[in-house]
Amino acid sequence: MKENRLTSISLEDVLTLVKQRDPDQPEFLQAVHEVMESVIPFVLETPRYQRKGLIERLIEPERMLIFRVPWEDDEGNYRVNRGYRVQFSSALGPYKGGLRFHPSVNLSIVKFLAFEQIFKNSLTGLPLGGGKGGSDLNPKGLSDGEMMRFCQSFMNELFRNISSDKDVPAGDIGVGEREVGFMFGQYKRLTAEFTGVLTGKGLSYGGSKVRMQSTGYGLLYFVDEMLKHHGQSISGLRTVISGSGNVAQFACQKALDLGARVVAMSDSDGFIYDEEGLNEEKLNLIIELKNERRGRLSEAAEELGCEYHEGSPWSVPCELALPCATQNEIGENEAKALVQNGVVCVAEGANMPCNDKAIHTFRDSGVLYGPGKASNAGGVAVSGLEMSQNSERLSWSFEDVDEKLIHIMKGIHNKCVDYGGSGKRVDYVRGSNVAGFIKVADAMIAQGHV
Ligand code: NDP
Ligand code: 2IT
Repeated sequence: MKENRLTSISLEDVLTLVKQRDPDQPEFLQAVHEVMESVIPFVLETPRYQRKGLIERLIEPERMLIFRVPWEDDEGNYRVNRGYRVQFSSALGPYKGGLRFHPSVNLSIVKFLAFEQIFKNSLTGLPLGGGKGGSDLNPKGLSDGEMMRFCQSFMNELFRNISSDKDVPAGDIGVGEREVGFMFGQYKRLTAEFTGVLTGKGLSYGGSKVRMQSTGYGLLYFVDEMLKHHGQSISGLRTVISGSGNVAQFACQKALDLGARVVAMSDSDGFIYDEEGLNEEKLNLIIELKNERRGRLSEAAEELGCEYHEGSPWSVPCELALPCATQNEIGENEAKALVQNGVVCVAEGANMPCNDKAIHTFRDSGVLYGPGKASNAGGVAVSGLEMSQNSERLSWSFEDVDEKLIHIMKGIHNKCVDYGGSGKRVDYVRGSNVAGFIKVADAMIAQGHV
């Protein structure tokens, strides 16, 4: 390798190039590794993709924005956070991806999320490029007023770089309907235009039905396809879900609808355990606790009639594991414990919740493993449908959007089977990475050296 150029196409050379450029970005390196482990062997078999600096261009974002976000808290203190937006690839459409507000946010995390988003968005079949952003803000304990001032300040800088045809942000960890509303309001004020510049909006001002439920529902539609394809069923499966935020809540709701027994859910402090399995009433209490009271699961365990334990939930025996919290929450030890306890299927609601060793543990043990870029694509897919509705200034019914979501998740499953389906079990890692890559690569070749 010389001067940021690959002299051969090999996994080792690609990773060396990434490490040389950005030695301090472990999550980004991990995401590139995971994608390229499948893509490089495919490229080596397919001469069309070996030229045009395709791989070099694919691992370098088109644009990265880092900016100061000054705001004032309720005590009158001046506070300063850092804002990010990585516009990774516009090969397929406007940059599209969420905003994350969490103290752990840094450039490595935003780049890994934006990189994953390119292939996820490609898999949806919709015309969406890949991007991601956020801030190192800790939203815990902020009042509505503080959050509004923060969001307004964040948008005062970001608005110059986004628009409904350029870059369309949405929510992610720490960014839900409240935050999207504050950012949308400020964008509208700054530009004097009412456009679909953000998705995940409230239903009264251009949001799409099913967007709130879409990542969790889509995850379960995908799991349903995975299990059916391998002659199994979700009904009665003992299920553990990590997280209790947007994705986890609606994953739980759809899992219950499909007859699963959800025995545990978590937040960043600990997990609730319910041997009988949660029901709709208990889930509604959790949703109210998290979305209205913004409380901790530990506070509600008694009210829920559940046990509460500190730490992560992966020691709880289950057949279906749905990590819906954050990256790298399942390492080798957690994966081994899940396998020992008889897990049948692991599907990611979160982005990159399983590290490399965990993924290899699942694949070596014959566990069905659904990588996030396939299994959690329902959220961005309905965001794409929100953009369509905003463009035609119409609002589709819940049933229409839900049907389209089911169709998209089935389509993603079919693509995984097409490119990862020759063995006894579908290799969803290879299937999703290769299928996602092909569409992006073809568009990049067609658009020339940009
Ligand atoms: P929320 O902020 O609504 O919920 C996040 C949940 O994960 C909370 O229960 C939170 O606990 C927990 N969590 C966050 N960070 C950690 C951590 N470091 N360790 C343990 N638990 C943690 O976010 P979402 O539900 O929207 O997002 C969850 C995951 O799903 C993320 O990986 C996100 O990237 C991914 N995703 C989200 C989509 C969406 O549409 N929202 C779409 C596709 C993927 P606590 O309350 O204690 O902080
Ligand atoms: O990770 C994701 O796909 C999201 N946070 C949703 C992105 C979006 O634009 O809806």
